[in-house]
Amino acid sequence: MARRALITGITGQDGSYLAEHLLREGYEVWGLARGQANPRVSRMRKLLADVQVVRGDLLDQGSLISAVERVQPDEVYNLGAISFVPMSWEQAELTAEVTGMGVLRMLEAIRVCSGVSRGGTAAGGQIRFYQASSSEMFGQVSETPQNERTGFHPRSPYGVAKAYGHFLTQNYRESYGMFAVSGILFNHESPRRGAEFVTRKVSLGVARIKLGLADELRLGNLEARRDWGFAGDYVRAMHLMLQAATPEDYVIGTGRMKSVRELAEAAFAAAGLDWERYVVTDQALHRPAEVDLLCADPKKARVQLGWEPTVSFDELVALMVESDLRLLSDGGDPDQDSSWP
Ligand code: NAP
Ligand code: G4F
Repeated sequence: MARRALITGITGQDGSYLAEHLLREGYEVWGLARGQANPRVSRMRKLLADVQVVRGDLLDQGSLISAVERVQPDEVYNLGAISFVPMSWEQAELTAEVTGMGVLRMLEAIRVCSGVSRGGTAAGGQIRFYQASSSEMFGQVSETPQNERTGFHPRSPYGVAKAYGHFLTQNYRESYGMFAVSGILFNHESPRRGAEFVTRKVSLGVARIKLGLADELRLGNLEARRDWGFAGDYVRAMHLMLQAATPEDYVIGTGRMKSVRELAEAAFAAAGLDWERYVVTDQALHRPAEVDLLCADPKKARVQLGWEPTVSFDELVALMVESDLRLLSDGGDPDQDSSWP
């Protein structure tokens, strides 16, 4: 019988790549989707016709229990979150509820449905759980590069909520013997990235300028540095973590960092343009507290999981710019479900 996976965050970037990967691996894939008329669900159904949908919301404990009871998954991937860092200052409580408390609700749904009791021995249950932790937890970094032992100093309500989910996942592993792990993933991008994140904002901006649809691109902090990889590579790591012999947390990234300035330079160059003629910096796009740099040490994942990234920074930028040039030339509307800059 095919193994069954339940993915929260199925309408997001990672949900789509992970579902494709698991379908290729022969899984029966279920996606948890919220809302009675969520337009991103119909878009997802077009892209991923073989994914079955179960309704549920990370804010609603009962719906998660029902979803786990109905799907009877072997593996649960918790990717659902408020994931845009600036939004977490504006809606800090909602971020805590979805990105933080949502992890507790999902773990409790698994614990209850697996019959793992609070008082008994740490028997664990059969369902394996993946939590989408984030390099944002490192925040103001204490060392570079960051590995699984680096301390956390989150700089946003989002980073704080992720740290709660991360520690709770460890706690359920230690308290109940559950196979519950966190992937501490560094920034990963693709043509399916939300238009509010800087890589996609830049690739769309370049495409608009190249096609004569815009004449400038407004950005915030050009000096921030990130370790950017390709989302398709990172979902393979999520799956590998749940196939390991023992439940452990892993850092996933490329080990190389670039600045937002270098990102803009590379993206405009990919379209034959000079970034300095078009990029305008805007103080309003700076954050109340910035994460200046993030750079992964992914050695543990390489040695223990055999995981390696396959797409370089320059290849990633080029593929995103090419994709957005095609999308806009064909009259596509990347903003239809995004209101962020
Ligand atoms: P994304 O594209 O923003 O997707 C977020 C998903 O969360 C969407 O499917 C959204 O569904 C869902 N969601 C929001 N609120 C929900 C709720 N109340 N109940 C259930 N689902 C809800 O994010 P992503 O880039 O794919 O990232 C996936 C996960 O990895 C996130 O947890 C993110 O924080 C984490 N992460 C991402 C990166 C990265 O660089 N991409 C790095 C580290 C960690 P709707 O369609 O219903 O809004
Ligand atoms: O693309 P970003 O919005 O991603 P950020 O904040 O690093 O968060 C992403 O990666 C995390 C993993 O480290 C995930 F956990 C999280 O869910 C999300 O996927 O911003 C990247 C950098 C920041 O330093 C920001 O200040 O780009 C800088 N930036 C400069 N101008 C901008 C802009 N960011 C955005 N979104 N828009 C700008 O105009």
